[in-house]
Amino acid sequence: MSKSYSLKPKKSDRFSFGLWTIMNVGRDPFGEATRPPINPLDVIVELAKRNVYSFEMHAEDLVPMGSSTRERDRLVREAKKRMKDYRIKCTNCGSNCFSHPVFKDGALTSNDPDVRAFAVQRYIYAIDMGYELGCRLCNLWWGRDGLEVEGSKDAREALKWLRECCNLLTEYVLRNYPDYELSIEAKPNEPRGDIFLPTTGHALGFIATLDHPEKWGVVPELAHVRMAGLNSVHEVAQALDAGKLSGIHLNSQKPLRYDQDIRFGTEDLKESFFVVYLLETSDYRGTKSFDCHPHRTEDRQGAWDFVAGNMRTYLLLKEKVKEYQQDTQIQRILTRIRGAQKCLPAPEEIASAKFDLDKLMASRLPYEKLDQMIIELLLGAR
Ligand code: GLO
Ligand code: MG
Repeated sequence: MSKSYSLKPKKSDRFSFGLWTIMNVGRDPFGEATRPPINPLDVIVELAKRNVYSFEMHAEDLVPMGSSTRERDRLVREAKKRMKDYRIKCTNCGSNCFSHPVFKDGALTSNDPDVRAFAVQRYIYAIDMGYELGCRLCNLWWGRDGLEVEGSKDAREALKWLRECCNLLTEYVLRNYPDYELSIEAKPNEPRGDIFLPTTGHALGFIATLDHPEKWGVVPELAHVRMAGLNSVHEVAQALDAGKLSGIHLNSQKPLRYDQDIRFGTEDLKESFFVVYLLETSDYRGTKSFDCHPHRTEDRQGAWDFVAGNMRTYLLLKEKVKEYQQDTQIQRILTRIRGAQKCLPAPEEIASAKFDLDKLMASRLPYEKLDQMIIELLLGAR
């Protein structure tokens, strides 16, 4: 069956992986590393060899904090060389403003203005590095910007700080690299008890209050949505509707749990399918980036099986999208249940209209049939 499917990743699929996903050594809050570390430069090469289009990174993944300028320049040079030799791009360079203890109570929303300024400096450092690597996006995931103790930060003040910092970064970008863009990746919690702007919807509302909203987009992550018990398809749809989908982090997650970051499609096949449907049928042209990590039971080879598995699942779901669109029975049901696609009349006309409620109530919505067809399509039974 899979023979007729085209499951070999191509550059044109625009797949991407965070360097940090492969560099993950299997450490968790209860256990030490289970895999040996891997050099980011080797990750770049190995991803490229697997036809991955691009990588995402934190500046600190390549250049550890505290490195000399000379060392930084050397590493950037080495990365550029590999990117050219092996044909792979960098499509997001953010900053890790969550690991270092200086950020223990937040980066852009630390109560200490010097820590906030230091975090802005780190993002500027990342933007400069990204630009040098040919990247045009700085995605901000402010994992430490939140709290456990309500009252330890004034939530309205924290939003003002975030706004101030985002505006400073925009100013920097507009002055130095006008074609650079910025984005926000929302997450409800972990590592903080609560993180500010917990969902993509919150982020979109916040972006509208910035000095230059047009410079900002969002990067929804499927697992983050499901951690909040929400619907990842709807979150991606809202970002698309707003014209603000700068990127996407694909992965999987059992709802309402700790951040599992597991391989795309493994826990939520139907939702994953509809996310692929959205990406493949919209005008989205960004990367399809996997932000998850291999199970800590895997060794280094297992990490590459994980890379292959993520892309293969996406490509399989993409094939399923085609089948869904070509399935005449499914399409017939969809046409029937979605009704006539017409706009509503003027409010005055609506106000005086007569509705036949009996007729409206009588319409049959064969969702049982539709859902079963979708399940069977996904299970290969159609
Ligand atoms: C963690 C986030 C994190 C971000 C990354 C982006 O939960 O998903 O991995 O995606 O820092 O730069
Ligand atoms: Mg992410």
